[in-house]
Amino acid sequence: MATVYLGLGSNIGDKVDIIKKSLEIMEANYDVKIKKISSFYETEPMEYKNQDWFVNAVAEIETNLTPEKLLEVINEIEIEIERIRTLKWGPRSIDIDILYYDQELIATSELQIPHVRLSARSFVLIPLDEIAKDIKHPILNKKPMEMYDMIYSPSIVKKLEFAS
Ligand code: PH2
Ligand code: MG
Ligand code: MG
Repeated sequence: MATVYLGLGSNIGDKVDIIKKSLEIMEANYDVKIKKISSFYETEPMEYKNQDWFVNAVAEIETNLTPEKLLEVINEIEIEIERIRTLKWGPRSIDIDILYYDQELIATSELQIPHVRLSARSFVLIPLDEIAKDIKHPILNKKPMEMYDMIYSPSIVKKLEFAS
């Protein structure tokens, strides 16, 4: 059984709901047990700035799926959410990233674990600190807050107090 941290983000439609729904679909249909979910955070868009603010969260799961199989499951859920969207929910989207898979290191063209931009992203590190504050990055050997403290100009991350 592997302990895996997932980063979840949505910036279209009912953002909190879509993140919750994607985790429900994952647990109901696949060999995935959700152990912890962070608070939900409103976050300033990073990298491509000209888009709506995101809601981001981090989840801890346990699974027997291999990293490659877990990536397939995530791709299926992202497609399923889009399918539901076009049926009834109006515009919405979801992005699910594998942050850590135990302490494994994976670098193929499809899959990089740990997630390559994790250490620069306050929208990942703040929720990760909430549920995994002592887990160290397997390459940088740093806890979430130790990485956060190294960000020169962290983007804005605001906890949504009403939505957990
Ligand atoms: N995801 C991106 C790019 N930028 N910014 C925020 N705040 N949250 C995200 O999840 C995010 C982003 C690419 O996946
Ligand atoms: Mg992403
Ligand atoms: Mg992604």
